[in-house]
Amino acid sequence: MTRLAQLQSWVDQVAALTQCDSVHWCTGTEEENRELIQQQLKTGGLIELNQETHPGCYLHRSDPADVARVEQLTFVCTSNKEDAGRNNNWMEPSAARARMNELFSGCMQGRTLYVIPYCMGPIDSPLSRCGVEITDSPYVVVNMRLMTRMGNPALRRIEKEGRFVRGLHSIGTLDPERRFIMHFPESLEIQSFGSGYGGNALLGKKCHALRIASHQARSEGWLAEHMLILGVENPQGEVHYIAAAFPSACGKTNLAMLIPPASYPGWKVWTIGDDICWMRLGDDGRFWAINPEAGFFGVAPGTSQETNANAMAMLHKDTIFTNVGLTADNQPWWEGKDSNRPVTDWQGRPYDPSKGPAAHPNSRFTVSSSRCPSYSEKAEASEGVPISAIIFGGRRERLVPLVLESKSWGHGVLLGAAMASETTAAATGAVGTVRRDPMAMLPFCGYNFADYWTHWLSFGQRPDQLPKIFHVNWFRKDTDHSFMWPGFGENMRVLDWIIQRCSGKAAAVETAIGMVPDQSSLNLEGLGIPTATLQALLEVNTKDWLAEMANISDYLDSYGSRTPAALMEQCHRVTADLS
Ligand code: GTP
Ligand code: SPV
Ligand code: MN
Repeated sequence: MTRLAQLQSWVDQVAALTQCDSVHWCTGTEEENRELIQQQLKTGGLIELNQETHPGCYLHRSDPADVARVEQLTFVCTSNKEDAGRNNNWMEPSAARARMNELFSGCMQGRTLYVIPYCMGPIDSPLSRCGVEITDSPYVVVNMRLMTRMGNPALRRIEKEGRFVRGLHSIGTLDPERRFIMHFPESLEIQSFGSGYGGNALLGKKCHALRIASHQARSEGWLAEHMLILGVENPQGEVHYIAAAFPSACGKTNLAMLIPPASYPGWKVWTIGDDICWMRLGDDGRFWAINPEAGFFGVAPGTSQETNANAMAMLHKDTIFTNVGLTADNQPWWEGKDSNRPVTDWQGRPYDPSKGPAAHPNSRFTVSSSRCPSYSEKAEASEGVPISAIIFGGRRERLVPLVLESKSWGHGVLLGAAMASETTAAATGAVGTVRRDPMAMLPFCGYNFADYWTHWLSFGQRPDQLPKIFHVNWFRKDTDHSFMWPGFGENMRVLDWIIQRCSGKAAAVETAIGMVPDQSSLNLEGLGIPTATLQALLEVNTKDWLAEMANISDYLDSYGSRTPAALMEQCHRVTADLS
């Protein structure tokens, strides 16, 4: 129940449409959470893990045909098709509503309808935004409780503001043929049907905090980005904040929780967020950023003591695992975790390597940010943190150097717009194909990319205060197909160079595509990387880059007359400098 009439009447309307059995208003309390878990243990929606080694931890097995975001079934329904842009699937709003009404009609018979009021961002921050998700999935409720500030405090803010994003979700019958994720950014609405998985179902995350928020941010003059936020503290106690955009499953969580190697005594990396960043220009001309989320929905495979000890430290307690394998003593297990052996795979079958991995490649953990040893108290600051550098990056086996610095804000926007990356298991479809993924926002930008680039360029007014823009690539491979750069904690060396560049210290060499480190300016102490490998990692091959620039130019041009001329000019300048 709420005293906000428009919220109450929407809930009543949805209850009537879906013919749910009962309505439950989520309060977010411990007790409510315990009850929801108990109930799911009974229905099999959750499976208890070893409570001695993993107190408060549970496993969820999703439907085997519902394990990732579904980009081909995700739509942005603006009244004008051009406003959604060719980066989005589009459906005319009234046709989309009719389609969804049909699907939602009677879909909650025999089920409870949960009303989840949530706040994206610190509850008292002017940068935060609220929403209400209606769902018939108790799994969604317990995940939203970890991922957002959910329950009574959020409801109080919603009642005060009277403005919130309306998210309607039902798992339906999980039939992939009856699955749609619809966005109506003009009326702040989301309707998601037929999937219980992550980004399709936890509507505060990609649907609200990126697709709806990016649309809203454009009209209100801020940015909603697929970026981690971290703070690097040097031995003198100074902290520089960095926001970094990498596509799904390309290293945001890992970078956000980086532990500096032994050659960086006294240095510390603080985690603010691992997936989403909302930022706005402050009166001081700097970008101030918040993490709208309150938890991590992280990729399990590859997470280990060696690669991400901070993540491992938080996953022993109060964590929900989705689609991982199990050991004989009921502990969660995934490829790359440790030397334990799985006995059960993610589908609950006896583990048989010939049938594939024990954990699904997009298996995930959900855990509260407060469990992360490197979580920064600044993540709760209502004003956010000031950003010194923005990093774009992709998964590129070839061509793209380890690190590049842009020559100006406009050139930095080109580095972002020209991003490309190999596809991963985070979305259904082929894995490993290189595709353009501007600013890591291809699946998440709630409006036409051409307008989005114009919006990015519009911030270039006070370049003295703006963050510097960089591009990184941790994923170069040699002819043996092994990674050339050690990555993970060693990425600290690149962060160090970036911060030094921000304070005008480290040396760089100017190339046509951007500034690259002078070999002596990267700290490689204790790394033992061969000089030839380093040279290859920093090389700019003119012939290959001319081909890349031609491809980028065609791509940007494919957005038509809305593509900003200033962006095309940046592209032509780089091509001319290469020639
Ligand atoms: P989403 O949650 O899907 O947005 O993903 P993410 O960007 O947070 O990716 P994450 O940090 O979870 O990393 C995904 C995969 O990339 C994991 O299997 C990691 O082990 C691997 N990875 C992360 N950082 C590095 C790195 O520096 N080098 C290499 N080689 N692999 C990395
Ligand atoms: C991603 O795919 O970028 C994720 C996971 O962070 S999901 O919540 O499924 O979008
Ligand atoms: Mn993500």
